[in-house]
Amino acid sequence: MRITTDYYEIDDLLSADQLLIRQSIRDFVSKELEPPIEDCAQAHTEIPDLMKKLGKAGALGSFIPSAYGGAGLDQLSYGLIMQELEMGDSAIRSAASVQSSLVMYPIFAFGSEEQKRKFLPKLASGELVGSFGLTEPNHGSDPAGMETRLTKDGKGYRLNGSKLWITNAPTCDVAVVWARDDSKKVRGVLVERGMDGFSTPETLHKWSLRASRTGELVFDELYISEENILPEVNSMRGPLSCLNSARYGISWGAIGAAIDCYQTALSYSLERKQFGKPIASFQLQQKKLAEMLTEITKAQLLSWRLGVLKNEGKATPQQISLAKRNNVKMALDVARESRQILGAMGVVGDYPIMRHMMNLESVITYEGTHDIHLLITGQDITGISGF
Ligand code: TGC
Ligand code: FAD
Repeated sequence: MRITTDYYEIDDLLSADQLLIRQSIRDFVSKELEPPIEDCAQAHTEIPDLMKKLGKAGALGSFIPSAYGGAGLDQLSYGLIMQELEMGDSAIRSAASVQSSLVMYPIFAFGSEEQKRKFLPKLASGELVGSFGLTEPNHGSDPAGMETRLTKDGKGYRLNGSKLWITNAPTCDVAVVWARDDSKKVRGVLVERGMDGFSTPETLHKWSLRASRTGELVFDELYISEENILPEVNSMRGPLSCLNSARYGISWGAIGAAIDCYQTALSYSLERKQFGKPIASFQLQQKKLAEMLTEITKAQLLSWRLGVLKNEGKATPQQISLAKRNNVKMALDVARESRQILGAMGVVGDYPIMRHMMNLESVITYEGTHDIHLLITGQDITGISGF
């Protein structure tokens, strides 16, 4: 029996520090987050104080310099953190992805010194919860068509419009919102809870990511002063570069979900007997398990190499798209096969598989759908846009 998922000894490619970080997040997830996760998902509610717990464990903004409250770690460490969090649940990884890559990263990359000092340390500790508003009711895959407007008003601006499907919208203290200004440039706006004309209705009845709260960001003549505008960004490159960071993390996170499903299915298949034999002894079940481990191993190598390229500042958005697309589909396929191995037991919450499977239906849609990432690769290969 081989329960390990390090089939190609990829751990040998990681530093002692990276292995230590992975172990500490693994311990944290298994002690503090796995026990409540199933009940939270069933009840469609998040783990209480999740962001503060993630902050305390060092899982937020790991690549942000320590001067701003981050840990100043490298990209492989960030990926490993995402893998361990998503082994617990995609909702946990989502919370950390949004906070780190979609809120802290743009403030760090495009914010003023005052904005960095005001928001980053509290986001790193989880004292503040952040959200990222790009998607709109009429613009999902084509965010460049955004209708949210930032119009000049005296010394400041008025923000009007809405964002939909926003992770942590109902609980966020600060939202990084993307809008077009009077000259049609894309601007990043820091919207804070309590501002007049800002509301965040929740989107209920999700069958996926049930331990994550999703909602709208609605702006009605919301007054924005200059100090809440990110000064260093004025095009779609801004929001899309945040997505690069989050999509890279998701490529690792998906491996975590797949490993949890695979290990559950392997253990179950060794224990469960039918026709007088463990179901693991049947060739059809061995085929499923062997193919799962093959695909997990390929995904691990992809993310590891991407992490190295990212550390060297060489990873392209197109390489990131390929890994996000491949690894999320891989994880969804592993979850579906694992669920079959458990038979009827696969559909109940005693095992994590169905929860991962349902979560991954969101993961394959957000941060660019499976098809959009294929078109990004297609465009890169042919030089022709298929959008
Ligand atoms: P296009 O004309 O190709 O490009 C516009 C400008 O942006 C540049 N660019 C990028 N820059 C950095 N990183 C990237 N990935 C970039 N992709 C493009 C490009 O070079 C160009 O720059 P410039 O200076 O020449 O103007 O843009 P397009 O409008 O045709 O759209 C391209 C497309 C379709 C690939 C893009 O819009 C896209 O990726 N669509 C998918 C939308 C998406 O992923 N939304 C995610 C929302 S956030 C979310 O889902 C969070 S889930 C959180 C969780 O819970 O984990
Ligand atoms: P659409 O763009 O309407 O696409 C519908 C279908 O058409 C898809 O299959 C798509 O692949 C296909 N399609 C679209 N265009 C083309 C084309 N040119 N060629 C071929 N096929 C095409 N967004 C945020 O901004 N912030 C968040 O925090 C956030 N969190 C989310 C959390 C959850 C749980 C979910 C489900 C979504 C979240 N999103 C968030 C939104 C997410 O990014 C969008 O759902 C995603 O980008 C797709 O947009 P859409 O749902 O409008 O689908």
